[in-house]
Amino acid sequence: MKIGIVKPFAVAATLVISGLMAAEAQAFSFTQTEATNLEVQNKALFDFFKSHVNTERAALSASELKPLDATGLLFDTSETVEVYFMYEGAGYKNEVLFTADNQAPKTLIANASLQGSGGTLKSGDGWILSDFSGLPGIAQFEFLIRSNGYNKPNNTLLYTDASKNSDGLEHVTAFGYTDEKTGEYYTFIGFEDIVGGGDLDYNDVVLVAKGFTNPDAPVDVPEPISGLAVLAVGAVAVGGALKKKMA
Ligand SMILES: [Ca+2]
Ligand SMILES: [Ca+2]
Repeated sequence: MKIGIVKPFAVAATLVISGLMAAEAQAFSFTQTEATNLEVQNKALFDFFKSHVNTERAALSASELKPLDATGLLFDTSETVEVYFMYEGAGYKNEVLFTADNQAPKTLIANASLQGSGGTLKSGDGWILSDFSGLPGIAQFEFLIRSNGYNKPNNTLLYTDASKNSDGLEHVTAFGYTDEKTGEYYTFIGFEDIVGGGDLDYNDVVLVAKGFTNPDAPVDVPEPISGLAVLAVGAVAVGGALKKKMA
C-alpha cells in the first residue's frame, strides 16, 4: 500500500524537477520601452548624479569604489526597473547588459556612447523595463558591460560581481541615493571598461537606476509597539508622581 503511494509521488517529483530544469534553461523575458529623459523629469536629481561622475582618467582607489555593494540588486518582478544612461568617457563602444538571478545576460544598451563620441545617446536618456517573466517575485538584478561590445560582439563581459570577471578585477563603483523631493531610491553605477585594469576612472559607462530595494533602509518599528512603549514610559512617570505625593 505504501509503495503504491510512494511510486507515483516519485514519478511526479521527477516530472517537477525536469520541469524546473526546462524553466532554468529557458531564458527570462522582459519588455523595454523608452523613458522620459531624467534631466527633463527631475533636473535637480540629474544634476546631482552628473556631479558624481568621476573626472576623466582620475583613478579611484579601492576604498573609494563601493559605498554600495551592487552585486545583488533586489527588485520586485511585478514592478518596473528604470535605467538611465548618464555619461560615457570612453574610446570604446561598450554594450550594457543585465542578468536576473544569474540567467543568460540580456542586452540593454547596444552602444553606450554619447552623441559626438561614437553614439547617439544623450545624458539622461533612459528605459523602463517591465513585464518580467520566467523569474520569481523577487529577483536579483546585475549590470554588466561587454567591453567594446558594439564593435566586437564576442568581447569579454565585465560583471558587477568581480569574482565573475576573467581578470578577477573590480570594474564597478556604486552608491545608493534617496531623492529628497520624491523619496525614491536610486542606484548609481559606473564601469571601468578595460579588461585587465585600465585607468580606473570608472566613468566609461555611467548609469543610474530606479526600482531596486534600498539595502540600507531603516527597518520600520511597528506602530503598536512604539505606542505601548509610550504608555509604559507614561505609567512609570505617573507611578513616580504618585510615590512623590505619598512620600
Ligand atoms: Ca574614462
Ligand atoms: Ca576608464
